[in-house]
Amino acid sequence: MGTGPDRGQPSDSVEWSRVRRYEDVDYSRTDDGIAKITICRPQVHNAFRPQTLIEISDALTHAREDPSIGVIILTGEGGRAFCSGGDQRVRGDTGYLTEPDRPDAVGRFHVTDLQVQIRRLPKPVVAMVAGYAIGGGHVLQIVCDLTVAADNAVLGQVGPRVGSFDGGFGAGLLADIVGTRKAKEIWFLCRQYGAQQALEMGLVNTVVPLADLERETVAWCREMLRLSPMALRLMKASFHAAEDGLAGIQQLAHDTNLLFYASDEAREGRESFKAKREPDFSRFPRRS
Ligand code: S0N
Repeated sequence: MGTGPDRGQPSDSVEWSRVRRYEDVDYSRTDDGIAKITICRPQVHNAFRPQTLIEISDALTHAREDPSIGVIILTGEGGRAFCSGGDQRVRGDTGYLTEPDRPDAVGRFHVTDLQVQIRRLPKPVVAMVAGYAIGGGHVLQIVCDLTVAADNAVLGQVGPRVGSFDGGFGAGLLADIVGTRKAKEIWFLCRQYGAQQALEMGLVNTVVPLADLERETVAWCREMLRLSPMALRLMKASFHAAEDGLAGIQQLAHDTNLLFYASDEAREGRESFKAKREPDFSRFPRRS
């Protein structure tokens, strides 16, 4: 069993300007194109309720559509937790509830859509993990592309202990990362793993002192900002083409369409249609 994260705050060495303050979430950015989406519910170790997930989704959509944003960080407020998963206080018998006080309220798993959104988002998403990443919070760090963890990080699944489970990315992607044996151990024993153990399993990319977490995460993001955005996009889609089945292949295929649209060959198809003439593809090579 890992030990609980120490108290502390990640250092605030980077200049952020706020894009939007939601009820549960802060959305900020740097001048050079890094978005930071922070779950701000430290009183419950940043557990998410439906509202939290709706707000993260909105901020992710904004960051996706903003061409000046190249990389997105997902994190939790304070140094004690990234996210402790679904808020057990609004968990009903039909899922998580937006209006828990209404007797006829029907719930669902908003996090399902958010996990897919992160996987499909054509920009790298980096989890910046201090303290607990537990349950659905741990699955969130799994679906991010990279994870920079503080030395106080504590990771694990709790489903079978609290009467739930995530057999989607929470099982399959975890098994891809750490191997099926280890993934079964994580789910079947519900242990907590410290940062160093997580690094040895390949669950996180690097471990840094808590005080350096933000600076180091931003340094990783800036390395990616210097690279070709389209190459990064296609690499992300390529990894997921294998992992996500037809949905992953679809993303990669449509991404290549983006490039094809800019070719003379594709333009000929469009322009001939608009001019109401037969297309002439004869000048385009049938490449070997
Ligand atoms: C994180 C833990 C281990 C930290 O323990 P520690 O340090 O002893 O702190 P606590 O005193 O326990 O916590 C401090 C305060 O925070 C509250 N709190 C913590 N976590 C939650 C939470 N998840 N929901 C609501 N409140 C939480 C504590 O109650 C405490 O508040 P006070 O002081 O007021 O009592 C430890 O806290 C812990 O084990 N937490 C619970 C972890 C948990 O149960 N997470 C939920 C697991 N389930 C999911 O994440 C759902 C996943 C999901 O949505 C899903 C999606 C698709 C398919 C399936 C699923 C599925 O259902 O799994």
